[in-house]
Amino acid sequence: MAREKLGKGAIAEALAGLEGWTLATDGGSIKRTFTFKNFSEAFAFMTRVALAAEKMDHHPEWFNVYKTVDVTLNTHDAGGLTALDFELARKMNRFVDG
Ligand code: H2B
Repeated sequence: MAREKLGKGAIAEALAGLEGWTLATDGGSIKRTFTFKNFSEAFAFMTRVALAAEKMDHHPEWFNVYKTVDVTLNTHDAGGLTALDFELARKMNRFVDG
């Protein structure tokens, strides 16, 4: 199931193919900082992510200042990382990489 908490091995495997993301020190979430050309581009990214997140019923924790968006992903329902976090992270990467 997509909302089942992943173990350390599965997390390491999923992270290996995920450009820019790091595991938080407590192992319970993944993080990436996205930097854009300006606020408009940052907000356009956030809009695209918001629509995808709604469809998935899986939502980011994020912090935006001007052209930077700091993202943290985890699944609070599961108390850690699940396949959904990695799915959303891959979508975010696709939005910035084209
Ligand atoms: N998003 C994230 N990131 N983690 C969750 O555990 C989660 C969510 N749970 N979005 C969903 C919504 C849940 O609260 C609702 C009730 O489906």
